[in-house]
Amino acid sequence: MAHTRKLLPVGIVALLLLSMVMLAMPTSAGKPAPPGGGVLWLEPEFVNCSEVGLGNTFKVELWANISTTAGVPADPGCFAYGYWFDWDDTLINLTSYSVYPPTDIWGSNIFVVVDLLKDMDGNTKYDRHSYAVTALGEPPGWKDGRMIAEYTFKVTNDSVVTQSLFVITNNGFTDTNGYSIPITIIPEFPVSLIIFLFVVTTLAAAVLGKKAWLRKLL
Ligand SMILES: [Ca+2]
Repeated sequence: MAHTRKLLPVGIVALLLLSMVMLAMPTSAGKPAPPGGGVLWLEPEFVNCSEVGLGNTFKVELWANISTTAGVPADPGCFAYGYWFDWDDTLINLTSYSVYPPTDIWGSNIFVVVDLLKDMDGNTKYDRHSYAVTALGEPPGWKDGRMIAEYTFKVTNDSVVTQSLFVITNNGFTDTNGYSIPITIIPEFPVSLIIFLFVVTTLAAAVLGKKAWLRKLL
C-alpha cells in the first residue's frame, strides 16, 4: 500500500503537467495574432499518416493572421512575405499546391519573387516549397487572418504515428514601411506525442519518487 501512496501524488503532478501542456496548445479555430505581429499555422495542425492511410491523399492549409497593429507607425499591414514550407518526403509526396497571396487587398499588381519546389536532400523527391511575394505600388497593407497556401500530399509511408510532417520557416513578413513584422510560428504537435510525453513524465516521476529528496517535495 505504501507503493500506492507514493504514486498518487506523482500522478497528480503528472496530470497537472499534462493540463498545462494542453492549455498551452492553441485551438485550431483561428489564431489570434500577437499585437504588432503575426502568426503562421497549419490546418489541420497535425496529420497522422496511419489515419489517412497508405496511398491516400490529404490537404493541409497554411494560414497567416497579421495583427491590425503590426509595424511602426501602427497599423500599416503586410506588404511582402516569404516562407519555406518543408515536409518529410520519406512519409509523404506532394501532389499539388496552390498559393493565395492577398490580391483582394493588394490588387493584381504583385511580384512573385520565388515560387519553387526543391529537393533539399537529393533523394529526387521534393521536400520544400519556397515562396515569396511582394505587392507593387502603394496598395493597402494586408492585416487579417486567411489561408495563404494549400498543399495536397499522398501518404507513401503510414507506419509512423507520432512524427511531425511539416516545418514552416519565416523568411520575412514586411510592412508597408519596410519594417519587419515579427511572426510567431505555431508548430504542429501531435496529440499522440503529448500522450507519449505524459507516460514518460509519469514513469520518470514514479522512478524519481523513490528518491527520498523528491518524496519530501511531494
Ligand atoms: Ca527530397
